[in-house]
Amino acid sequence: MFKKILIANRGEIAIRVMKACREMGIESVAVYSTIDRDALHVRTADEAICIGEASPNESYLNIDAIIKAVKETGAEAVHPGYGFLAENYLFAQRCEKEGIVFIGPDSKALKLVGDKVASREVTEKEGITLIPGMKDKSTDVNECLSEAEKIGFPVLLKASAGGGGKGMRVVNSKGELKDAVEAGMREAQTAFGDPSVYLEKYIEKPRHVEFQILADNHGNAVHLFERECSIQRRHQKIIEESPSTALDDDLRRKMGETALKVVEVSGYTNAGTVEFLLDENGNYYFLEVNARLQVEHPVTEMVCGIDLVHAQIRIASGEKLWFSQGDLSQRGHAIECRVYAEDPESNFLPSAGKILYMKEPTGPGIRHDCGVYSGCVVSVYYDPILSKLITWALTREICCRRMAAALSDFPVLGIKTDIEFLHDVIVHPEFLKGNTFTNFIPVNMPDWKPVVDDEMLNRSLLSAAIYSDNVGKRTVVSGKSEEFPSPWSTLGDWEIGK
Ligand code: MV4
Repeated sequence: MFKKILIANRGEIAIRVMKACREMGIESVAVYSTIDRDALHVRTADEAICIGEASPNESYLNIDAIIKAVKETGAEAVHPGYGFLAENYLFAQRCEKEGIVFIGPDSKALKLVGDKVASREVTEKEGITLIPGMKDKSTDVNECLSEAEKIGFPVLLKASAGGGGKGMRVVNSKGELKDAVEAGMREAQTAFGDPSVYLEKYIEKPRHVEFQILADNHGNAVHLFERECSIQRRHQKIIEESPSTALDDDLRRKMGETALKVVEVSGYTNAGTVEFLLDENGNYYFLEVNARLQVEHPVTEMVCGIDLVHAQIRIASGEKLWFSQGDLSQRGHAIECRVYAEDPESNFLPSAGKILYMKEPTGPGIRHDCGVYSGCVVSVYYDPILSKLITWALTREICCRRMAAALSDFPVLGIKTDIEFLHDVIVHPEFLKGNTFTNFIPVNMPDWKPVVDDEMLNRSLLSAAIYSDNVGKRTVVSGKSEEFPSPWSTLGDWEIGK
């Protein structure tokens, strides 16, 4: 087993990995940019090393600086977390060349699953179902027309250089296609410098269902069932859960087998995720492999009772998988809410600044994977995720209640967060019914506004009024003239946020 691991990341995921290291008796090394000097991941690590300026290209994305830090600290392995260099095969390749263990798949598998065209080809050859669509991208309107007729309307026009849903448009009939393709190509050229597009069968009201897998370097692989990630805002996941309300045992078994087949044909090892779109009739289509530990991995951990970071580290160190598919089952239900420093009242604009006060929810079945603390500064340089709140309970209903209660017991002052918004999604009747589709937010929460709690507002105004009326005035206490006391010194045992 490794003695020392460098974590090439920041925020909650760096801390999550450090906790696993500590539990396993492995020393952890944090890397940080100049603006992250006081960040929580630096304080949590056994050792920390500055790797450059705030801009990600000069620090967390700087391969040379990270390799140098590994050598200087004598770490044997690197955990990349998610984002930054996690899926960069050149980084994995560099580690391989330098004799450093990259905790993830090897660079060859990483390169294959990162190339969408190549991975579609490999998987389709094995009989894995993809969304019916064009084999190749195109810039020819007539070719698009004949392909669309073969696929059948409605079709979805995607920019071939786009990702994360950028540049997609639905085309309902032949008559609309020419204008749509021309507009789509112009948009793709402007946005990505590449006008080529392709067409797919449009899946209406799909769900995003993904399977967690673990594969060792000895040919053994298991899946740890599914996560449902359909609640998204502009292609950004915000709430995930496991099990999915859309699967029965039969579909779950079939999708799990497909996921394992994808892993096998890609030569993929370590932890990974196989993504599917699931339609309303229970047809599922392979989308892609995410070659990393995912943000939403905790819901799988809670339901399966497996620590995925421990597993990643043990697999990377060469261990054989120590359990088989038959040993795994789903117990209870878990939900994760992503806490972002974003202002839901201003179009979810990032909200930077100092966290003046924060109280983390705690209690039975509550887990908080957190990257910040009261008093720390949230900068504008990185992804605005602050933490993840995860609840577990035996049933989905109790799990939702637990999540709603935990979100209500989670004051964060100084910056704006999406906590209230998340709460209102969780208590929405459609969410409680399990009607979680990818269009949930636009359909069910179109013009969300926070509920103003009149009693809380009145109390705050009253306190402020009493205080401001007395500022600078003097009063007589025990015959002596004194400055009017501030509520901070007279209220006694109290807490902000209660
Ligand atoms: C689709 C689709 C419907 N039909 N493809 C969006 C991002 C990309 N990863 C795939 N996406 C979609 N592709 C076809 N043929 C609907 C979506 C989609 C979506 C997918 C997963 C999660 C959230 C989504 C939100 C809107 C659209």
